[in-house]
Amino acid sequence: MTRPAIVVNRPLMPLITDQLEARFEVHRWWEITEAARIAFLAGAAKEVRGMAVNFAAGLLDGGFMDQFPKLEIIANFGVGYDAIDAKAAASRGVIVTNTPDVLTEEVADLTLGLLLSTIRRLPQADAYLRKGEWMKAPFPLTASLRGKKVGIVGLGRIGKAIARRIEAFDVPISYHGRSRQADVAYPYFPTIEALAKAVDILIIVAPGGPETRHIIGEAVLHALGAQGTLINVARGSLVDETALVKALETGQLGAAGLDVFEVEPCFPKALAAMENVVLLPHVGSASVHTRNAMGQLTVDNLASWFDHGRPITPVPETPWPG
Ligand code: 8YV
Repeated sequence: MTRPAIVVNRPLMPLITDQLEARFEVHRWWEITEAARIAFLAGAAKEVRGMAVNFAAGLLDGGFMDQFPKLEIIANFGVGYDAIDAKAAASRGVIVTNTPDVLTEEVADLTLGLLLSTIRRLPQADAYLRKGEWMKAPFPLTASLRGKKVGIVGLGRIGKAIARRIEAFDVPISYHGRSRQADVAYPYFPTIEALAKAVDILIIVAPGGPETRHIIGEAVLHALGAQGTLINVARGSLVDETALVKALETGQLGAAGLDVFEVEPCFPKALAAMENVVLLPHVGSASVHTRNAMGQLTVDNLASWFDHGRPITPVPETPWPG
C-alpha cells in the first residue's frame, strides 16, 4: 500500500519526524530549493494529502492550499493557528487541527515567571550578580506585585490557567474578551482600554490573526500608564510594536515582559537596550515535556485522520463531524 504523502514545512523534533517518516511519504518543504519548488508543485505536490505545520512564517492561505488538490488535513504544531487561513481550509473541505490543552499549564507557568521577572527584575538582578556589581552595592529596590491589579485580555483556556495561578498571589483579577464568561466571577470590561485604565498589569493571551492585529496600541498603552506593565505571551501581532517602543522610551508605559514579537525571530532593537523590559524568544510552551506532548498530538491527528477518517482536535472553523 502506498503511504500518504505529506508536507512538513519546517524542521520538527525527532519524536515527530521519526513517526511521520515511518508512516508517511514526507516532503520536507524547507529542503526543496526555490528552483526545485516549481517542479515539486507541478508534480509530487498533486499527491500530497496532509501537512504538518510548525509556525509558518507567512500565511498558509487558500492560494497555497490550491497547489495541493488532494489536500485533506493540515495538522498545526501549536495551539495558535493564525498562520493558517482556517476559513479558506474549511471552504476547501480541508481539516485543520491544533494542539490545545497539552500546553495550557506550561504556558501559564511561563507567564507567571515572566510576570515576576518583569516586576521584580530577576534577569537584571542575575546579570548584576554575575558582573560583580553586588560587591559594590545592593541591587536597587524594584516594583512589587503587592497592591497591584491584574487584567487579562483573552480568558480562554490559557487565560483561565493564568488567572488560577494569579489568584494564589492574592491580587485582584479582571478581564476582557469577546464576551463575558458565565463560569468566572472576575469583573468583565467590555473594552481593552477600560480594562487597561483599571489595572496595573495587563496580560495578553488572546489569539492572533487579522481580527486582533494591533489591538494593543497607543491608547491602551497610555491607559495602562507610567506605572503599568504589559505582559504578552500570545502573538506579537496583537501589539503595535512601534507604539510600544515609543511608550516605553517616553516613560508613558512603565515596563514590559514579552515572549512574542511581530516578526519573529526579529524584534525591535531598541528594546534590547531598555532596562525596564524582559525579552524571551517565544518559549511559552518550550519545555521538552510539553513540546513532546504537542508533537505527539500533531502526529496523532494525522494518524487518526488517515487510519480512522477523523481528526482528534480540529479547530472550530473545521469542526468534526464536518
Ligand atoms: C509554539 C505557540 O511556539 O502553541 C502556540 O500557539 O505559539 C507555541 O506553543 C509554536 O507553535 C511552535 O513553533
